[in-house]
Amino acid sequence: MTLSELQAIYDLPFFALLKRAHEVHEANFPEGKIQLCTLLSIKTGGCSEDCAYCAQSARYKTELESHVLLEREEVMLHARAAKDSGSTRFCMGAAWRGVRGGTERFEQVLDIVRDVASLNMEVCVTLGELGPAEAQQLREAGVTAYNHNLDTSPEHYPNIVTSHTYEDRLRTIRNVQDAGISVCCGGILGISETITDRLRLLEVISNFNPAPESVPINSLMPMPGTPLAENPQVEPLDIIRMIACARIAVPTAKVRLSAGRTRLSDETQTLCFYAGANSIFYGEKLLTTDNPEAANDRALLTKLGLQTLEPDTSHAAPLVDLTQPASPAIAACC
Ligand code: SAM
Ligand code: DTB
Ligand code: SF4
Repeated sequence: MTLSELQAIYDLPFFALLKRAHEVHEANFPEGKIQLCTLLSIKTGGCSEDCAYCAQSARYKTELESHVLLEREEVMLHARAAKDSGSTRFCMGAAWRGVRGGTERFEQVLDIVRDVASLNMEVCVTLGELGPAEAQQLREAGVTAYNHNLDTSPEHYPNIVTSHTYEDRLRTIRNVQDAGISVCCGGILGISETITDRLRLLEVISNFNPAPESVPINSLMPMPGTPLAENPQVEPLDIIRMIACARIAVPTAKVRLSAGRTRLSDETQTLCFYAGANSIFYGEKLLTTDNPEAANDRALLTKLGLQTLEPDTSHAAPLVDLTQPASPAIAACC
């Protein structure tokens, strides 16, 4: 989609936007189920990067306690508990700039991935920058999806991160796609961006080939000590609009209503589900920040008559549109 197409969609009257997004949602996800995913931070804090929203950056004096890479047994305890609670996807995050093959820590991550993959859940990891060989090794170990957000527009990105570039992010995404791993790529609202930045992000993501398997939409959880600690809360109606635009822009992707749900009412979340969100992170913690209580989420889904998704054990590789060039092509969007 182009920016002007997205702008026209964004500018629709609220109910017209909601109606259109819901129609797209019903056409692509006729069962209307919600996927529950559980996150675990397997290596916390002390990150070399300077992402202005992130408490895990070593550049800022935050209240976060750092932790070395967890042992595989400990990760498995969390993964089994996640499966027992109804999550069908286990997502592991590490606060690193990236990983390199042949290092002890990468070998440890591969062992962890093999263990979790044996539980027959979707296995997602987010480890920062990857080369083609690392992506291939992760795929062989059992990773089904890789989360690597572009977060905002290429124009606003350098105001938020200076230690790596948008092109670096695109290169990793390309490597993940080439290895046949599904891409989970989205953004974060509330980082001093404009509406155009939000739509530019969707423009870039909507032109991926293969399309991303999922698009997480995070709202800033302001972290004391980070440069964005005092940023105002995103307007709930703006979050719903963004979810609706993401649903229309990337119709086949799961749209994940991600960080920031503790600050959203049940009614706002309900409208997000109507607008096309079909996944949430489930459990009292995201990576380092708070998430709604699992019991509250279950109660809300029950009240709405929304069913949760069963495990998908096919782990199909992403579908490429062979009539279009593969993308992202590095620097094509910037
Ligand atoms: N280090 C990895 C990377 O940079 O890709 C993964 C971890 S990072 C926590 C994954 C995503 O979480 C970020 O891209 C951002 O969208 C989101 N995130 C991080 N801190 C956040 C915060 N304080 N509030 C909301 N979302 C946040
Ligand atoms: C994503 O876009 N959101 C999740 C997942 N991908 C890894 C992470 C949200 C993290 C929020 C901040 C924290 O808990 O540290
Ligand atoms: Fe590091 Fe990722 Fe946080 Fe950036 S978002 S500081 S890369 S953990």
